[in-house]
Amino acid sequence: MQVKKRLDYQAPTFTIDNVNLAFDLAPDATHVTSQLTVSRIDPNALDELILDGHDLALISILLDGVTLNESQYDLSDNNLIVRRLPACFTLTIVTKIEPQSNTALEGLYFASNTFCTQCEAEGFRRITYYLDRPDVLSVFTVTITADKNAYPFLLSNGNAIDSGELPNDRHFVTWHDPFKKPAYLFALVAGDFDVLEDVYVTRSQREVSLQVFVEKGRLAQANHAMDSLKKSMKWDEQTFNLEYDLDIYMIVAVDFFNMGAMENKGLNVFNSKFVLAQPESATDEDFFNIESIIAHEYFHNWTGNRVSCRDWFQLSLKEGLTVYRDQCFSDDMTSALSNRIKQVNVMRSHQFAEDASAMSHPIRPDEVIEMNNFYTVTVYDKGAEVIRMMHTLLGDKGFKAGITLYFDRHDGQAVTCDDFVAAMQDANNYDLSLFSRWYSQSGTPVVTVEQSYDNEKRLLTLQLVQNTPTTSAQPEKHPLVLPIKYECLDVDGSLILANEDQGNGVVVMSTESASITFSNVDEASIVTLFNGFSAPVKVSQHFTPAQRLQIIKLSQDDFVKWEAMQGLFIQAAQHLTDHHITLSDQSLVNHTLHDFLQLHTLHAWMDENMSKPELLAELLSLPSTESLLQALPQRDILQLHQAKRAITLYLLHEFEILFLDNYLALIDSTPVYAYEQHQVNNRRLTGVLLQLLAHLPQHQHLTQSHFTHSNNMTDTLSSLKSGQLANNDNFNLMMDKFSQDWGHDTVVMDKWFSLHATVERDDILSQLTLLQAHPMFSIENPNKVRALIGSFAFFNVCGFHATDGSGYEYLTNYLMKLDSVNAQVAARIITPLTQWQLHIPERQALMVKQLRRLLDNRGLSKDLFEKVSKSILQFEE
Ligand code: B3K
Ligand code: ZN
Repeated sequence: MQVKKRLDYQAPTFTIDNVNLAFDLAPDATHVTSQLTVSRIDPNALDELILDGHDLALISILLDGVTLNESQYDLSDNNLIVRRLPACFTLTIVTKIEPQSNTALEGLYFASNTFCTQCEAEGFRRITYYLDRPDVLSVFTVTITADKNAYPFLLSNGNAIDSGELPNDRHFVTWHDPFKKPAYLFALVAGDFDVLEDVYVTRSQREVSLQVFVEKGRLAQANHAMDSLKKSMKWDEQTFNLEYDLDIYMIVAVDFFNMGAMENKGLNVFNSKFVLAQPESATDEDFFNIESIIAHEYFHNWTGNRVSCRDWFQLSLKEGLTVYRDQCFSDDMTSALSNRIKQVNVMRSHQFAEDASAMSHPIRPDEVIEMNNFYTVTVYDKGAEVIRMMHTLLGDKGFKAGITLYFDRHDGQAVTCDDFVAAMQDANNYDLSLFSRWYSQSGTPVVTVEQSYDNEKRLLTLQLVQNTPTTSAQPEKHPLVLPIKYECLDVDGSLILANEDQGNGVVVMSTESASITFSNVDEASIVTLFNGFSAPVKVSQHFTPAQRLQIIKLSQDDFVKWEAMQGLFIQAAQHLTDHHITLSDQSLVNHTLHDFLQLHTLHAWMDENMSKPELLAELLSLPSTESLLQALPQRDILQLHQAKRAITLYLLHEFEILFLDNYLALIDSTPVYAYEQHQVNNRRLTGVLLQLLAHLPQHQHLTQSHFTHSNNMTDTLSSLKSGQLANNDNFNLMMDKFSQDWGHDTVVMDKWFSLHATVERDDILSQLTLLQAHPMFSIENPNKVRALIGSFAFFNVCGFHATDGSGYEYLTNYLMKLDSVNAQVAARIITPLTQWQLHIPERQALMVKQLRRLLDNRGLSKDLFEKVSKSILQFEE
């Protein structure tokens, strides 16, 4: 299969100034007439135009109004080539497509009685022949014609400039988008909806009409999305001076969608899961996600749409930056502490795992077979960490000056990551040339820290060494620039500055080794480094449990307290697995951990801090099994999973009464639901305590009463997650009740599928098969597949990693079916199987055996081929 390389980039030789599209919509046969005004950029370049096209039936092609016959063009599976062209010309191409059979959900598809498009990255070529690349920017005018009764709303980008009735109950609307854009930002939606309307007045007093389109009957669930949009618009004006540019902003919620949402110019398309919300049906987490994804897509209007990517290797230019922007927005709207912890958990559980796998790539990849495989945690989340580091290095003012210069220079262009770094650098007169290695080097650096003390000079020295493990694509790795936020706590808790600190609380490391020193300090002072995860690295620094407890009590930074607690949990898991102490003798676990961790010494502190639910909820959440596996490699995942349970029981052994009292106090004062931070924090702690307590048989009844008294989806879900632990008749009754209450709501039922898929039970595989026959399940709906099969593969540790390999085999069988329906979704769900590197040899063999079965499969998609072949190759190395 064809590999595309970043360094092979060549500028286009033709440009398309105007595109006129006419769609005659019908589910089984849609005709697309595309009129392109083309000019040759370089008169000396070849006079042949190579257009991209995929799965299209070509009906006709006209050059300046004259029909071309078959000898005048070449047609292949992926291209239409026209030769001997003048310098400027008009090309009119008519194609026919079949939206209803398009289950890949790329290009134009028809599902749930709605026509919808998804063009990023390379979907536009499934609609018509085109220069489907992000550096060809054109003005689009689009006319949509369809049946009036079935599709009363006909939407596309920009402003509606004409509309009217046609014979045979058909109608049309013409849209014009004055902003030049690449084809991946084109969108079309046709269907019947309820519309929530509002107006936003911009800073410069322009009125923007806002519209949220949802499935009929769901208008009441659109308010939160609308509020989120208005908050985002205001925030971007206030924070980055960025104002919206068109007169209308539309958001459409659809049930069939490959990912979260898409930032098409003026017409965002959203997975309905990230629009629809009301307290009864959506959790606090859903409310949070909706607000942040609405913001993310809105922010793309500047970082992505006004300034776009030159080629797809530059994807992080828009995604890393926009994720960083939505993270800052969420910090201002919600809790900065839990947001940061969530982000760090994603990095540690998923991005580090990707970096350790054969899919390891720099945030600006060098080689791609299927672009859709590179919408990854690396490009998005590590990309955002790289932007965050620039913010740390340049300071808030400097960073914003850089953003302003970036737009001054590049508005209306398609540019590269280097252009972004150059703007940051030039605006600040700060040399970022070494820093930009973060764009080209893959892998997770490991920083080892050794501490020493000079008694006479009272000098504390930390010696740091960084090392990035090599990868097959990059046998040589170089040192990276690491901004280090730190805290040095004297014995009494006072803060001490490092000698290397220039006054901004940061020390910058840019060589393989470096030292950080503190003068005039006590030997017992404790230094924590990379606070707030100030660089995306793994840190190896030894602390005793007593030091960690000291940090929890004395640190002035809640994130640092959380890190210390996570460190204690990891140490506990290490201790238990090293000494082969298991759940089967819980009293031995309790004794051992009591002596080793001494968590009981935190009792008074914890009691006091129960009034800080936000911090306590984080502190009492154990690391995910995946991040334990990252921290403690070469161990069996099932053993670590069991160790987590043992540690939970030990926590209860020390704090049962405290947890119970506080749980009861919290539920005693439950207010009327509002999505409001104070309440969110309390509900979060309540849920965490409930899930801890449910580990003890004597408290399992709490689950049932929590469920019965719940008046919101957050509490309902907390009850069901706790109920999963017992997995008894009670749990089944609650699940039945849930499906009776919510059987009509496809978005809510995804939670039900996912809960079923993550129960630890011996017959989980036959359960999964049974659930696939459920009337609401469909292999063609990505949300359903993710909820059931995805949840199983990602989150059912015991089921998926069953020692006999049956979980791996089950997933593989499913992927074989799914690949021909929707390869993009299949390539996402395969992730846990391609991360065999994390596991013990026996498990690796079982996983690779299944990967081989997939590769032997004839007609494997590009998407799966790229991941599976790389993964097997690495195994054989
Ligand atoms: N830009 C889209 C993602 C497109 C994914 C294509 N496979 C959503 C986003 O990041 O905002
Ligand atoms: Zn994005």
